[in-house]
Amino acid sequence: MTRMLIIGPPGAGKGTQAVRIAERLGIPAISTGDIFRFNIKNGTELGKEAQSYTDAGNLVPDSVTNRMVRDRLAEDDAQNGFLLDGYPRNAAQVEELDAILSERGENLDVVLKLNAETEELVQRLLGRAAEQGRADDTEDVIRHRLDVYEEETAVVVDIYDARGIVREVDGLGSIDEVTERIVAALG
Ligand code: B4P
Repeated sequence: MTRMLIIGPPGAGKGTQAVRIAERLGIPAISTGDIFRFNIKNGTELGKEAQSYTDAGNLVPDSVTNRMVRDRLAEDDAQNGFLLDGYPRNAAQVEELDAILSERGENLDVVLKLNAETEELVQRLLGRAAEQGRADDTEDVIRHRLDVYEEETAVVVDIYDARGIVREVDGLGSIDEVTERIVAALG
């Protein structure tokens, strides 16, 4: 059983790699960004609560995000391991995940940190904007999301680093190359 999360700046390849790695390990990939986008598309209450934040590239309030993750992790398919993508994204969310796992008598096994340089990240996300037109993939919002990562999310890596469970992987190169690097790092 593997309980892990993937972390890195916007565009580092989290969502892309999470799906591939989760499939190999036979565990669900749980992406908070995807859950928000699904709810926004379907006009649910959760979507209405989240949309102004995601469109602006800001973090959705912890009260909303934490409740959503708690509910998702309670589902049957998440009882035998999971790969979280995009959560936790600040220190308060780390505390919530710690609480959820400690109630289950579980620990996080590994935190995978994907690295890439800022200009590569911006180019990837602008590429996705051209293909998919995601509301938060305009250049201004992309740069703001990168700032939010540095200001709020980078500390999450420090917290897990102090616990000795972070494995860093170079996110540059082709999608297949990065997947193979991750598989080797998980070895
Ligand atoms: P996310 O959906 O997590 O958005 P992201 O950081 O841009 O990552 P994503 O997974 O989409 O992109 P990836 O790097 O895989 O979050 C969106 C928003 O939701 C946040 O801004 C926030 O508002 C909200 N949110 C989410 N979680 C939250 C939380 N915990 N708390 C509060 N708010 C939260 O890929 C990017 C692009 O790069 C893709 O087009 C991909 O094809 C390409 N790519 C990937 N790997 C590549 C490679 N090796 N080479 C070339 N291109 C590559």
